[in-house]
Amino acid sequence: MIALYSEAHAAHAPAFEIFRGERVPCFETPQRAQIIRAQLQARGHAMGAPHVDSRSVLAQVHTARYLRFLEGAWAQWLAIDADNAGRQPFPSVWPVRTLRSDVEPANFTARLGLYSMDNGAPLVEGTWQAAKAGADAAASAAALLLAGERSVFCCTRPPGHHAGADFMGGFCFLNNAAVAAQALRQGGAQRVAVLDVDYHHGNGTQSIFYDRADVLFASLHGDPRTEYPFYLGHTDETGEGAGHGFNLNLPLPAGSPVHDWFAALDVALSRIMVFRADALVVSLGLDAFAGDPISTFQLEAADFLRLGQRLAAARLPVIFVLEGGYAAAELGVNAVNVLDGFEQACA
Ligand code: SP5
Ligand code: ZN
Repeated sequence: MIALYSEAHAAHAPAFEIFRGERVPCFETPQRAQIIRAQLQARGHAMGAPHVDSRSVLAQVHTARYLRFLEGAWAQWLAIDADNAGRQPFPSVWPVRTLRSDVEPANFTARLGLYSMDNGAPLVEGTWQAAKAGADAAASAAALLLAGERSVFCCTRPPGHHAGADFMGGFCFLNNAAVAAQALRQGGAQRVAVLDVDYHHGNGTQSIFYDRADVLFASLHGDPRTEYPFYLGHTDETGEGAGHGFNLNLPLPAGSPVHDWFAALDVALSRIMVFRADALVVSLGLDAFAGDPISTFQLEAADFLRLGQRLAAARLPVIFVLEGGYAAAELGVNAVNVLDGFEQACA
């Protein structure tokens, strides 16, 4: 399978994140993509570079003011104080209910809060460059699929599925899966399904397509009553307006056994078949792995091979987009198992 990879991801390497009020090493590291790339090469997958500028598709997925902020954020952070070069900005104030989000404050931290769902997306000098390269990979993957490729893997980070039209969060800045789906639509696919198998609900992707019938969003994830992102991902979120019936959430209790996870996968794939999707975008988080340090599902390496096999049964062209997964040492085997399972079952 063609895997798209750009070294630009490594420019996003935050020194720390905040956990329980203290600085802790980031879970979402450059090493993640490097380990997956090494495994792709070891198993003979072809590596390519992103070749499409995603900017026009990004403008359809994200708001203009959010893109403007994200691209200029580091320069504005430095403009406040030259010593900020050695500091990471974090939001400390958010426009929750009753507060206005339509007026963009002049204060940098206030704007960072406006464009953030949490303090869990550490921003550094190279964040825009890395995130933009990820979006370019997603747009490139769509171009390859539209030209007849059966499947493409975007080996990209930072991840994207928590990022909404105008906010970052949960390690995510630009919604790569949404870019892939929108680029497929733009290029002529009539119906696109996004299947999100990351441990965490893809709140950003859901919200971007919530009122649309042309992009079906289906997600398996830890029940948001106990798991991040907490405020979205329940079963009664079925879409709105024209999008009613085109959003499917399959939350599972924390600690759920593998059998239940695959039963939910079958439900999602059945819905995707009824939808008659022309193409499938898989938000491929690997944090459903039993060894994941921040998640509670029980999948083992062999289960990721099975996942790839099950996905192949849909007989659709597929773009795999890397999302979460924090057991770095096992990430390569688990990710490439999905791709190999898929290709073995296609053959
Ligand atoms: C893309 C993705 O997977 N984002 C995940 C963001 C999760 N952020 C919140 C993490 C909270 C972790 N709590 C860990 C408790 C472990 N003892
Ligand atoms: Zn996740």
